[in-house]
Amino acid sequence: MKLYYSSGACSLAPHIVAAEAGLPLELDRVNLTTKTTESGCDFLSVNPKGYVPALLLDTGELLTEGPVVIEFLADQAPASGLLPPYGSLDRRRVQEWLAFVASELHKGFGPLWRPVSEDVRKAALAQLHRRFSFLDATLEDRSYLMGEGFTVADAYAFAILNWCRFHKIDLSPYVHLSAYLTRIEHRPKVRKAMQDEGLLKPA
Ligand SMILES: N[C@@H](CCC(=O)N[C@@H](CS)C(=O)NCC(=O)O)C(=O)O
Repeated sequence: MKLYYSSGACSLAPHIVAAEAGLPLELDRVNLTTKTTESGCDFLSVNPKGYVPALLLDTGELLTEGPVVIEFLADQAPASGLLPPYGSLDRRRVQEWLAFVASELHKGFGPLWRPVSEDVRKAALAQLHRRFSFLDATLEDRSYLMGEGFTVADAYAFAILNWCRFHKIDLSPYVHLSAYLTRIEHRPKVRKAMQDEGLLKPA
């Protein structure tokens, strides 16, 4: 399988999931401005949507949309515990988290990446802070979103919340959320994925 990714983008989530699941993954870095890849291909001819992540399967088919891609990857390694069994309520709970991360966090950061008015930026930040407060309260009694086990929802949340560094958003008042992010960053497979993307210096 080949993952089309951009360093530090939401595609870090499937990268982490593949690493945690022990799945071999070829990487091809996408320049999102020129829509070309490191291997020299026209990314729009690979994925007409023009965005990452995109996963090229061994069958030659392409799978897109981050939450679907990470569920697909985790389902290749059921023993990894990254996803509860299909059909269970816990599976729905993970999907509930994935939908929350996608719509409330991932897209919540959208205005911060674009040139927008100060009012729009402030409103986006205020909304994000409400979501951070909710996460902080949730994480008071558990290590990860689903409890004590790391799941795909944590990989996705981590990839997105990592953007707080780029935007200089101080998460230190959210003590449980900050501890959660540190906990995830210390996972060896997460560090390896971040190093592969140039986000952390190699050990
Ligand atoms: N709906 C897509 C959104 C993916 C997305 O927002 N990707 C960003 C990086 S985090 C991107 O590639 N943006 C470049 C573009 O849209 O041209 C998903 O969930 O996978």
